[in-house]
Amino acid sequence: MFFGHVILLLVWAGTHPDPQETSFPGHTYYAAPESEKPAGDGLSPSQPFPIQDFWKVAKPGDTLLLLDGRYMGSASMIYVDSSMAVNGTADGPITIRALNEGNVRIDGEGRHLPIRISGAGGAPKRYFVVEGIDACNSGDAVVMLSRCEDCTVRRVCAWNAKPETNSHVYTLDRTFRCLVEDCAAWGLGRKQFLIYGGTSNQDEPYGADNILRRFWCRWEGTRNLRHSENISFQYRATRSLLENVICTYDAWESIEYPPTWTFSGFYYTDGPAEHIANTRLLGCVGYAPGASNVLSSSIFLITGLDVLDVTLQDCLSYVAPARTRGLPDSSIRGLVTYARHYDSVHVEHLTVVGGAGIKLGARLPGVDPNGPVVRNALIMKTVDTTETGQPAVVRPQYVDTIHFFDNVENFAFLASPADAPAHILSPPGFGNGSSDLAQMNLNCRVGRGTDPQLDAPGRSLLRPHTSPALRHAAPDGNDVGARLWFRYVDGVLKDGRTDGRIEYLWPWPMEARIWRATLEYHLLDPVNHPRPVSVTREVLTLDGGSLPGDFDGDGDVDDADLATFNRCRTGPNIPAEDANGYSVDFDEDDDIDGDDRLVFDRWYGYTRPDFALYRLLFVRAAAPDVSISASPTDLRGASSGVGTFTRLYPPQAVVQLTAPQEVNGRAFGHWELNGQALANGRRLLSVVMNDDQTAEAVYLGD
Ligand SMILES: [Ca+2]
Ligand SMILES: [Ca+2]
Ligand SMILES: [Ca+2]
Ligand SMILES: [Ca+2]
Repeated sequence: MFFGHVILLLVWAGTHPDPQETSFPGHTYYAAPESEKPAGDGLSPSQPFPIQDFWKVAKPGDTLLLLDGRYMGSASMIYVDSSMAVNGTADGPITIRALNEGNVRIDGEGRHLPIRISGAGGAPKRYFVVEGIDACNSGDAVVMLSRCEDCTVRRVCAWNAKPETNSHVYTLDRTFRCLVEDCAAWGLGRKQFLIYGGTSNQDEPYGADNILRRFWCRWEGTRNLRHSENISFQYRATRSLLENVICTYDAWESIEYPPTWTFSGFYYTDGPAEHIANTRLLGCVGYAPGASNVLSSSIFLITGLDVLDVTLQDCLSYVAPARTRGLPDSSIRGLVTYARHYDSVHVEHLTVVGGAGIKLGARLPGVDPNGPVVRNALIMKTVDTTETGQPAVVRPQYVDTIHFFDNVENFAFLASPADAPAHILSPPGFGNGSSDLAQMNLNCRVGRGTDPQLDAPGRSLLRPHTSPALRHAAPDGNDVGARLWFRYVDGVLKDGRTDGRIEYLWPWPMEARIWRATLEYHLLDPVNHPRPVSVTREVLTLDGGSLPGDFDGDGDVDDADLATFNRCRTGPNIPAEDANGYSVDFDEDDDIDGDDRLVFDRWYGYTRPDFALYRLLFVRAAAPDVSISASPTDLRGASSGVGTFTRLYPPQAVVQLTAPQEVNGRAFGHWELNGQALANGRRLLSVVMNDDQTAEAVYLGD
């Protein structure tokens, strides 16, 4: 048995994608974990060798397929360094791939570095491809490309860098034209992803033209006492391209080190040496959850006075309200910029929800011409400013077109009308339509209000312009807010308008792999490891948003939603009588027709990965030593548990939970099911597993 979880084996068998049917120009080799004592020639699945033997024979065009299992020990790491002559070529890369995606794990056991390809100055490693592997628990970084050119890491899940050192889950160090695509990262480490070009010797090569694409990550803490980031791009790493990169954090692990440092989602700074950095963030999302123990500075942070040529386009910052533990909401800003060369900083189609809004540092006098930095922004639901003393937008004069909605304060007192954004699109009462300074200050500063068109069922923060209030609202007929429904590929939004091609970003491409790996990670330590993640559901439902097609917002896409769809479809184009009509236009071409139905059908019945196979029961008790009996046994053969534990049951199973009458002199109070207190006070709770469920036993005095 592979990971010791029967259910996961059952689930994984038959659900992994077939290995790609590619004709390899070179040889194909096979490797197996050290624990199986592989001693073959590697030329067939029945004669595998250890991974390290591959480097002695590998030639351009060769492929190493890793058989299922957990790879541990130094001979089982993917380790290539400059002492090895091996390199791929443009026509014949060297590929290391899981035979069955998701069934290969390289575990550094806190001592080894699972995936490392590193060249030397003047002798970079070239044309390696690593695909379909999980890697974890490093004594350093988990995935490191150092002095590499034209290397690719694809469909790799990685977690837990060494928390005591300045180590990151993914590190790209002085790399050129490398691609990290459809990957994920979580757990400990100072950063989840770093692109780094070196700082010290100006004659050394730096890094350029690297791409990070469709990447989800969750930072969970570090014991390295410095500021931390999810995604960091800095120090002469030039022309970096980030497309559809999503980050969040769950920093319970940092409880040992309360807020002595700051944390950012996306952090961009250049080094002291050069002014040639050039970075684009396209379709990126940072979201801060409802509870944390970390002092957060901002979701997007662009700093270092010499940063040049930065573009943020179609990016979303979301900060959950009521962070119940840790620090106030107002400590997180959606965007902070400090730049000397503001004329080369471009922020377009930004959505900021919650937190403390955006702060644009002052221009240095005489450096750049005046001109907008931020265009077509949507800023909503930002919080009370009493702690920061700053409103939703600091320096609104750097903003061209903006829609404010439901902020405590939109912007500070204006000295002159020229300090206001050029266009405010919010409805009356939000400060638009006035050039009178007194009126502007009266209306624009005060932000509270509602705009029901922005809060209708069926909406999503990822598709703000499907709200009638925002669709083509800007003076140039453009939309306001981030467009996150389609993929970006090589700098092009694949919404059909640029090159006629439509590529949807959702469901998230690594959804099932991330779900299974984060589920197993959670089950290892249900107290300290966050719950498994359905990236699609988690991100699409931010701020009460709905899954596509869930027009009534009840959490599913079913026949009731289909009826809504059909009602809209039979009207002339987008029916005026249906407030949700715009969200029915799934391909966003301004009509509702059969093409939209095809997209709706893709979402019909969507839930989360493996929902048909099992449901999760999360059990918690207020005290760590409360022993709770659970019956029957779950799919992994587990039943009762102590404190916090998680069980997997078949759909619709009926589970009986019994809490003890008294613990440490405290009497049982009641059960809470999914956050709702049950009034009957019975110690026996019967739970129907029609969905994932959370049950908590509450004792008097809690
Ligand atoms: Ca529904
Ligand atoms: Ca329904
Ligand atoms: Ca159409
Ligand atoms: Ca359409």
